[in-house]
Amino acid sequence: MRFPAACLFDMDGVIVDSAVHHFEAWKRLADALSIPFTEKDNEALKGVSRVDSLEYILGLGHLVLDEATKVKLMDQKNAHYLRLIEGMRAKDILPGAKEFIEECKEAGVAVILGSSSRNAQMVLDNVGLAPLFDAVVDGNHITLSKPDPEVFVKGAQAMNVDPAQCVVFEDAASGVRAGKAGGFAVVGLGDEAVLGEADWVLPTMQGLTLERLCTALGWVD
Ligand code: B16
Ligand code: MG
Repeated sequence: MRFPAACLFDMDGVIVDSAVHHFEAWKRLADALSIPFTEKDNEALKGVSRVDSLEYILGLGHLVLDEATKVKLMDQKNAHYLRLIEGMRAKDILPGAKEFIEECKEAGVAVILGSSSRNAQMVLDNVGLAPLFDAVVDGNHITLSKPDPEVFVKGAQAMNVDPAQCVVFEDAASGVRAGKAGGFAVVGLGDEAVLGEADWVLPTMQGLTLERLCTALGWVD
């Protein structure tokens, strides 16, 4: 069995389900602008940066705004989102995530966060997982949104590990593409129809072990 050198975890949709909170905050903004915005539209925003998410929503309404207005709207959305995630605690960690991360730590597999969110550190602190992470790369450290691999490549660099020896965990199609583009093995968490480009797709991390992971990836030598 060949264990990975590192596991790189996306945050929203992998560690916690904050997509519902992003949706609620974007929905209020879209309603105020009279732009139709549904939960289905929200799927396209998973893993997408704040500014690109706003552009997508404005595009749905064929609305063109100046830069200052866009910054104001993003600040409003983020203030609302921060209020929604303020109360996040350990109970909000997605099934199996903490147990699998703890197994990685015990086995000497580096644990890295690779999130597009600028609020990632706060979420990790709130749910009590921050001490388990060896490196955190988030929206404050990157210039290119997923599907660009920058966030995961920087994560691997932070721990001086080879992407080919690492596994990325993602819930979004853009994130799966980012991991593959960076040369990582990728596990998709969610719907096979959306995440089919991943090397292995699971509904959640519940019951996941390093042994199951390595077997599924064929890392058995
Ligand atoms: P923020 P991830 C992403 O996080 C979310 O999936 C995406 O919906 C959000 O727009 C993006 O973070 C930016 O978040 O506004 O908090 O900076 O999935 O890459 O962990
Ligand atoms: Mg995600």
